[in-house]
Amino acid sequence: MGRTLTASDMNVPEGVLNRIAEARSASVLTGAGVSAESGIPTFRGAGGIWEKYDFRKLATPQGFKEDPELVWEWYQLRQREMLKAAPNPAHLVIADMERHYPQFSVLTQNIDGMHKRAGSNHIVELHGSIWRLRCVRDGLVTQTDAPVVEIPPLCQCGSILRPDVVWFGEPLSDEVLDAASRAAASSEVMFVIGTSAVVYPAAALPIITKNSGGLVIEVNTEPTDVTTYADVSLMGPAGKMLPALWNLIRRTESFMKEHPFIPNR
Ligand code: BJW
Repeated sequence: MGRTLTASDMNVPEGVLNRIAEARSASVLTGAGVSAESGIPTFRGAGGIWEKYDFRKLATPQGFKEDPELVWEWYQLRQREMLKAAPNPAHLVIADMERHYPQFSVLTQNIDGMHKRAGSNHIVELHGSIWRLRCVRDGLVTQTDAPVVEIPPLCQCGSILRPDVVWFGEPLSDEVLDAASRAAASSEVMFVIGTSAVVYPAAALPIITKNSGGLVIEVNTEPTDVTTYADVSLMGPAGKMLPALWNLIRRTESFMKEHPFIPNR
């Protein structure tokens, strides 16, 4: 195990730490990178899903129409992998943050359900969930906690079910996008964790926070477009950087004043 990172290692100005600790409203935008240390692969970059699989065949409505069995085989495989994985320290810190901020939302692009398993409650699933199935005929949604057995799975009405996720070229639901945009606009701080920030409209959310006067704090193993306007960019794995940052925040005077009885600090 490496040594604990300090404020100067992380290069986070004291003033920024205090603003993060004093904020009343915060949100976290997560992408595939937050689940990478749980063993769930990311989409882009070396070893990413799109290196191995063709997104046109697997993550578009056209691909599903042409070959629903192929698409379901891929989702079944991913359901099995996700079920085997466990939340990592980054998911757990995000769940802990919710206990500190009176107004707090997790805006996740991930469909893996890991934030819920880690204990987060206020979650907006921007791109849907692999644990929901939707009838292609009447739109009826059913929840599941186990990988599909039949391929393709069928609705009681006899029509095919599809994963209740957002594929390329499909709109995010109005309700989801409204909730996410409102959270972004009212956040005094947004943490942007493990996303390449190339997929819109999700990638616009931290820009909304920034334009509304909020702080944007990025955690990623590589620079992204967010790096160009973030107030702080921490380059490293989320499972290490986020707990270290959260520890620093918890040690600020502002945080201690609000939570005087928290043990084990
Ligand atoms: C770590 C780490 C560690 C690693 N710690 N960090 C041109 C063509 C086609 C479409 C478009 C186009 N131009 C614009 C569009 C629109 C399109 C889009 O944005 N495309 C861009 C790619 C160009 N957007 C859409 O189509 C969206 N819909 C839409 O716009 O609708 C408009 C509309 C209105 C009205 C009518 C009709 C339409 C929908 C986008 C849906 C995206 N879907 C997917 C699949 C979801 C289901 C599934 O998972 O199966 O969502 S694609 C994939 O990308 C997935 C992700 O949620 C999303 C974002 O990826 P993410 O999470 O950022 O992952 P990566 O892999 O990209 O990045 C991981 C990051 O982690 C990296 O930065 C690493 O460095 C980092 N990392 N390890 C910290 N340990």
